[in-house]
Amino acid sequence: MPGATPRARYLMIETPAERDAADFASAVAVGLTQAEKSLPCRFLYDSRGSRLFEAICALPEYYLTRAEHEILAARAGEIAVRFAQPATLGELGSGSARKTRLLIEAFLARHGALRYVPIDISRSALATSARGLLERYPGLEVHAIASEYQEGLRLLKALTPGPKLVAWLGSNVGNFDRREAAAFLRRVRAALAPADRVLLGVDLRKPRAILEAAYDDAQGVTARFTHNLLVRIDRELGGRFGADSFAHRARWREDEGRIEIHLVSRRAQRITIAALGLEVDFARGEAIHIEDSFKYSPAEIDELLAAASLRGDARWLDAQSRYSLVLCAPA
Ligand code: AVJ
Repeated sequence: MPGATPRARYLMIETPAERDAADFASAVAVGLTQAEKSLPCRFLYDSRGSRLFEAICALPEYYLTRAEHEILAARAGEIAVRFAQPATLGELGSGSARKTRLLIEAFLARHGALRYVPIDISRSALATSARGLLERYPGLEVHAIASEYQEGLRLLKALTPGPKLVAWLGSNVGNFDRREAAAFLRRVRAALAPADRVLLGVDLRKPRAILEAAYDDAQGVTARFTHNLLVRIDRELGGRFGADSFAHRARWREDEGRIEIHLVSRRAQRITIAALGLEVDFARGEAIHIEDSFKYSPAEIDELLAAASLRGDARWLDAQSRYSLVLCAPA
């Protein structure tokens, strides 16, 4: 009910997938005993990691957040106008939801009311951002879903009778390889009615120097963000990585169209991880793969949409053509 107290306009739906601790331990055990060592990037985002990511978004080198904000600021109004009746705004991986305010304000200006359904695995991030939004916008209802994307989409579809816009912003699509991205967008597509839309933020291919600086900034914030995985292993699993056994490395792979982030062993060393009963040997220069960030050309965006049975309704760029925002309809 618009205008009711913030508490009355808030609902949190949690799914049982909150077995994070055990998950982390087994992922580390698996990832560090493979021939090519790796750690899944989803574990970067504990509370310290989420704070560091917020700091990344404000870095001069990390243009993505500002470019997306610029496009949203210019286009949120025309996006909202395309919805004839009060709509639901779903958001995948909402995080702190700062950029979403532009969309929320545009929908509220258009219809006076909006239900916002953020889907995120971090219950605490959801609760914090919901509190701020509910106090600020009396016409807003928040139904937060604390779950993995898949389950969240299922709930969003089941719980939303009217038209909806599903936002997947921040170039979060870049953490998937191209096939996984298409497969995931097909799942999103399956949650859409004909009048529903998807709003996708995608970072574009660009010269190496710009990309590598964006993922290896002068202040070393991104290096701290990546290292946070080792900090977590030390703290939560009795690891002995310590502060400077590994170096952060971000490389643009033009052929693959992706930034690859690794932690590289500074010397030959054996690292103990007590809680796993594990001793891991590293050669000097041996890398742990942490994260990929895929970039798209306009043609690759077309291919992605086609593979997901989506049709681009509108595409916008920032003034420097670094980043693209795409509004898609089910094809
Ligand atoms: C959150 C996946 C969009 O790939 O740009 C930023 C993560 N990693 N700096 C990105 C990230 C290092 C980010 N995404």
